[in-house]
Amino acid sequence: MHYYNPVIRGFYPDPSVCYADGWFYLVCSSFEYFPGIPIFKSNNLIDWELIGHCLTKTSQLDLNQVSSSGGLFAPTIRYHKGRFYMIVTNVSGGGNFFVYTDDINGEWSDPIFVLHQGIDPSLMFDGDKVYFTGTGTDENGKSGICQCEIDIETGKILTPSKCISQGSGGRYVEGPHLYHINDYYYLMMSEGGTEYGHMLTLFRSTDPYGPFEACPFNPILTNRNLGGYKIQGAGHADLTHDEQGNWWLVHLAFRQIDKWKPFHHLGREVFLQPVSWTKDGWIKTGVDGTSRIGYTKLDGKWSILNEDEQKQQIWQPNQKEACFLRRPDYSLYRFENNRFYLKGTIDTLDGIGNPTFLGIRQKEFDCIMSCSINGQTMTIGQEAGLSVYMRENNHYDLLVEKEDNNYYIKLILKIGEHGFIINSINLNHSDIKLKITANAGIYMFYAKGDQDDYTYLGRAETKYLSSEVAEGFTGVILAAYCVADKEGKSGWVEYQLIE
Ligand code: 6LW
Repeated sequence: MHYYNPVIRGFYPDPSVCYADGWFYLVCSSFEYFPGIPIFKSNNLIDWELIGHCLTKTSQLDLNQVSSSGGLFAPTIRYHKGRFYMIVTNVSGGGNFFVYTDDINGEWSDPIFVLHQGIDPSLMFDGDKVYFTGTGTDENGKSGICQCEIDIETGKILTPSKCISQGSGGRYVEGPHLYHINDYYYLMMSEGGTEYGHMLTLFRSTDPYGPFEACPFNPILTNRNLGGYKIQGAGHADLTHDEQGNWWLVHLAFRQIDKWKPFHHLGREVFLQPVSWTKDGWIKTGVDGTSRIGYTKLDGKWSILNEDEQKQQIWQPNQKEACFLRRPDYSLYRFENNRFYLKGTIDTLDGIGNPTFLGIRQKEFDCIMSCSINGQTMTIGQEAGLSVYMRENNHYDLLVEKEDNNYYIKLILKIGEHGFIINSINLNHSDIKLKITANAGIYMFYAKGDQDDYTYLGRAETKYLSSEVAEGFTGVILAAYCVADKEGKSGWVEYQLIE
């Protein structure tokens, strides 16, 4: 048996997993993107299919005017007595809340709020009690993991919240999960921050409120000492086991763009680690507590595969994977086989409004993004194009602008407070083909009208869209977008996917 990480590729951070009736279900953070909280399904923990989202209605989630990397942080999914629960924080308003469903393929409930400070909430069902565990502060204001019991019907807090652990001394104690396994309550959390110093630590107690003893070999997972290794920032995990009694961890980490280039732009992704139990009842994970790109099992023991899988992504936006910014107006989008139609509003990609934006995650360093745009129905002054989008201050746009009856193709790079028009050509033709190619370090931009070959417009480094440069918790989205003219007038623009 062998497999490669990440098992879910592209910006899908803070994974949480549960098991129900032969299937594993996994959820991730979604921040300012709508619909909120993607749900994946798998029967082997390696091959995952996106099956939907928990929060699909504005009544459940209104992200209007939410800042980039605001919105939804770090969900937990749990299954109890035939019902799925997903608890999460809206850091931009509302705080901690959960939703539930009895049908994983159907709609989820309206939010039930838990008036508890902090982020990264988790639930544990234990006998007739439901524990809420999340971040908070102790009576002196020092950060830690706090816990109380709640009423799962109403979200009401039933017991005083108690600070149960402050971790092993690392900064940013977060992402806790409590598990009741045999005689112990295990508390797993992350420390060190979701960057290069990230780590996973483990504690246990015979009482859910502690005192907790620390695992003697904490941190149980970290790549902080693997300088130059392609996977960095390993932490924020959830534990599960399969029907054969094998235990596994899903966790987040990121792929840096090159050995000595500590930048990542694909966001934090989902990794899978084999877990084994020591005779003293602690867990060992990964290979010597590190997260690796590939694993193979030989004679019952996991060892490292050094070679990565070479994968290329062909950009194919579709309704299932589509992510929209904040509070999308679905009446501005129409899908038809390998075509879709977008109508712009005055909101541009440079603000925190609701631009017409149809994106999917960039999942591979190597990718090709191309489409043809029919400019005939565009109004004068309207803009339509493709964007490699990290956030409002960091995105690369290859666009068509209609002026009189001319079509100008522009490459514009928005990098922090700076905007650069790299190139502008007049194609004088309404059927325009746009193409962006990428490798780990560079995006290249091309366009053509009725001529045979593409015209090269320029290139841009991936690192200016990385979390290290652009800031924030998200990753690159490859999007088609459309902006109305200055008066807000916009025609429907046809985008057709091409080879
Ligand atoms: C999340 C925290 C974290 O709330 O990053 O890596 C934060 N861990 O647990 C945002 O994703």
